[in-house]
Amino acid sequence: MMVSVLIVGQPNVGKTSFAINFANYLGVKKLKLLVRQPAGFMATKTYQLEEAYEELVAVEPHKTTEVQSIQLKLPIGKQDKKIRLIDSCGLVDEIHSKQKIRTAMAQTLNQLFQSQIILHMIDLSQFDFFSQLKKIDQELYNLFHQQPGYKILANKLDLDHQKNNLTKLESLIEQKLIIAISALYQQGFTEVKTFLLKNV
Ligand SMILES: Nc1nc2c(ncn2[C@@H]2O[C@H](COP(=O)(O)OP(=O)(O)O)[C@@H](O)[C@H]2O)c(=O)[nH]1
Ligand SMILES: [Mg+2]
Repeated sequence: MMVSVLIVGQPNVGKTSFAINFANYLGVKKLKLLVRQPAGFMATKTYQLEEAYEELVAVEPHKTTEVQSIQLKLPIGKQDKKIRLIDSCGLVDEIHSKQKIRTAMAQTLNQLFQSQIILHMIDLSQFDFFSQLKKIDQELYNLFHQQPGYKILANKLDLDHQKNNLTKLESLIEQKLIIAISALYQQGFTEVKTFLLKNV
């Protein structure tokens, strides 16, 4: 059976950037994405990496309104293990006003309970040193932190120059659950790969 790896988190934390750049890191040249069409059915679309980046990474939140998945191969010894990396719609605290986004969020929640591995992404640059976790992040953490396949990816490490926010985050949640990464500069990807290899 193919293992499902779900990337989840608030909008704009870097989920899609991670999915594309992690695929690149694993040597994927073309991305075949399974995209849910507005009518509800799934269709495969093939992208070159740069093309995928342009089309799918957003400056404004909620560009990714459909759950999309990428098939990846993790090298295990001489064999490859296939995984399905699922990029999800961002989850927010409030009930969103747009029906399309509410539907996408419901899809994400559904996926959460069907995925063996959950990569919960938090943006270190949005994380306020003095504050607690956002409600939705706290809830995800409470629900899943005792599962072996759960990790927090603390993203945009490149913007946390003094590492202040990372230090604060590590004081709030178990340090061993955190991998600090930069989805943009592929920092921390080796650790993510090691974690996946242990859990597939
Ligand atoms: N500096 C920095 N920016 C990032 C990083 N990852 C993503 N971004 C930027 O954050 C914005 C949102 O990224 P996107 O992948 O669309 O986020 P998503 O909504 O969670 O899928 C884009 O402008 C990205 O270029 C990172 O590691 N470092
Ligand atoms: Mg996205």
